[in-house]
Amino acid sequence: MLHLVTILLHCLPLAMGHYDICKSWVTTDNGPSWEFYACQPRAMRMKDYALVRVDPAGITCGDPPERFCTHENPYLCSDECDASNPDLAHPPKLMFDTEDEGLATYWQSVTWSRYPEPLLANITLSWNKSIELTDDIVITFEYGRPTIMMLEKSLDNGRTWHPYQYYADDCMEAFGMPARRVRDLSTTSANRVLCTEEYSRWVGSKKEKNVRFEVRDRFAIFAGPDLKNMDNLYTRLESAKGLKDFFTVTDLRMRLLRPALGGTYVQRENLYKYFYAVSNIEVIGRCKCNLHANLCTFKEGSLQCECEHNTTGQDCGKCKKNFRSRSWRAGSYLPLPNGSPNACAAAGSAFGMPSKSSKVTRLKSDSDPVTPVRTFKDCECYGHSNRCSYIDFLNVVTCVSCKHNTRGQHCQHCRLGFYRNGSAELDDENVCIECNCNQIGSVHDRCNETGYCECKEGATGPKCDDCLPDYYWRQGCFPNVCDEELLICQNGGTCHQNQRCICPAGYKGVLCEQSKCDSESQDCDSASSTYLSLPALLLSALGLQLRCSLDF
Ligand SMILES: *[C@@H]1O[C@H](CO)[C@@H](O)[C@H](O)[C@H]1NC(C)=O
Ligand SMILES: *[C@@H]1O[C@H](CO)[C@@H](O)[C@H](O)[C@H]1NC(C)=O
Ligand SMILES: *[C@@H]1O[C@H](CO)[C@@H](O)[C@H](O)[C@H]1NC(C)=O
Ligand SMILES: *[C@@H]1O[C@H](CO)[C@@H](O)[C@H](O)[C@H]1NC(C)=O
Ligand SMILES: *[C@@H]1O[C@H](CO)[C@@H](O)[C@H](O)[C@H]1NC(C)=O
Ligand SMILES: [Ca+2]
Repeated sequence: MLHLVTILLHCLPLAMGHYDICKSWVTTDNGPSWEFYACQPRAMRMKDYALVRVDPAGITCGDPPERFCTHENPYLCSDECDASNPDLAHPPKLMFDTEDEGLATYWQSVTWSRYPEPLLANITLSWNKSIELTDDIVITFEYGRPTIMMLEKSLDNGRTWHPYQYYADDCMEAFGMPARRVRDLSTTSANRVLCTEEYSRWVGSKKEKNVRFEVRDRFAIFAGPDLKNMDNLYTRLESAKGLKDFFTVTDLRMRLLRPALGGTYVQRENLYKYFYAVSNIEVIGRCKCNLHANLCTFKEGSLQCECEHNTTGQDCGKCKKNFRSRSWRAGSYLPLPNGSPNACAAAGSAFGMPSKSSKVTRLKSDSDPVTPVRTFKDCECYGHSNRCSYIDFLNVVTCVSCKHNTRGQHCQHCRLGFYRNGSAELDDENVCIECNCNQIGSVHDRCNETGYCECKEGATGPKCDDCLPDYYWRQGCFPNVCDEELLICQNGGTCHQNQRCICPAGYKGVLCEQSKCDSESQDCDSASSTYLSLPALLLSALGLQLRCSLDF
């Protein structure tokens, strides 16, 4: 049986593919030596290694013993849950056992006898280890799926929790979210948290028992419907920010918020048919070992990567002592198909980081003159690239495709529009910070080394999103039209947001300096008599108290 399971898992497309060996003994011109590759453990049934907790206390049925009914047969309440009788008990461990064909064993909650107080239960799985999901999470409910539930995840052993997916028969009513399907997500939204109605509607308790968290459908966005193009997925996992983390968890929590209702409203006269019953929680994934291990073992109650590449730690997340001549890096799926091991190197060792001159010499001596640019994997790019090119006519080796908004021969500079994070090392992912210059207030989107943008006239502030004192903001900074000091509105006019004078009846002009009734026109109310006197404006702008010559 166990063998069968193992074989089945090996046949899953997601367990397939490369990255299954960390090193091999190869013979080169310089004699035999190890060659290293990015590697990862194979996918496993993670439910076998989880610690489970069901909350709140007293939510499991049977203490005291209780009768319950089913939606199919609501008035024949012959079933009983009794925690003290092994044949009638429904403890949490029955969500993780191996079931004989046809005979479901399940954890069961108390019934909703305290309606209308909500019937709430949390089922928390903890691994004390980061796990990368490789297949759908499938939760199997007997006697109907919850009408409202939520899946949460933690990435830090339960210290903080984040929503992973919402489930409801009416997403808008339950969570104020529109219903969406994972199948409709696109490459840019593949890690969106959504609410689905697919697994919560009543279809009969026997017909469809599963609630899914669709990992495959999300992978399929990149790898195609049958997950045939895994290379594309691996490429995306390396390049799309946050995508890898989206599929990584240390803990999962199912928050059961309202049980199955049998397709109708809650019938208060028979509350014994409302409860939760979970027969299985399937979580398929692999240990996260940062591509530095192909084995993960269960030791002293926890999963642990068997680290290679002279790394160490539960996730191979750091370099072994005396192997810290360059900073730790995760292995990379790229370049395809073998990836980069990004191994830790001993101090003084040239492994994995050949000195530039030797690389250049070797490349020059055996390079084909027709192809001046050759790429190779191991080069010094502060962890922002795995690839370098040798540029023949300049006789330099330079990093290509620098990530994390870096650029330069060693990815040591920030791209235009970014500046250096003073508190980050050169190999930090956060080393370059976006300038974020205000598009309207700035001359361009570049900034200086301390993040200051170059401002247009009148604008100020590090990002040019403020105005100098004599300017006002309106899609950019404009000189004040009026103010309280020099550009005072005349004839009792009031200055509105430094943009214009609001003139009393009978006056007009930028500073209300003109009477509408000029002596030559009898028509004081004429709307057509808008006329600006330039000298008047200039005088007023000089702050001179101006009396209109046409004033009575
Ligand atoms: C379930 O867990 C959430 C936090 O994820 C907590 O707020 C809530 O009170 C828990 N519910 C129960 C019934 O323990
Ligand atoms: C979690 O795993 C770490 C590393 O293997 C171990 O030291 C620690 O004791 C474990 N904690 C628990 C609660 O099992
Ligand atoms: C790790 O260190 C050993 C020496 O202790 C060395 O032989 C081996 O090649 C190193 N492995 C890697 C991947 O650097
Ligand atoms: C600068 O780098 C530090 C260290 O990695 C990081 O914690 C911080 O968030 C970075 N600052 C910005 C603005 O990104
Ligand atoms: C960046 O510009 C600001 C404002 O002009 C200035 O105060 C700062 O000294 C400049 N920083 C550098 C490193 O030039
Ligand atoms: Ca079971």
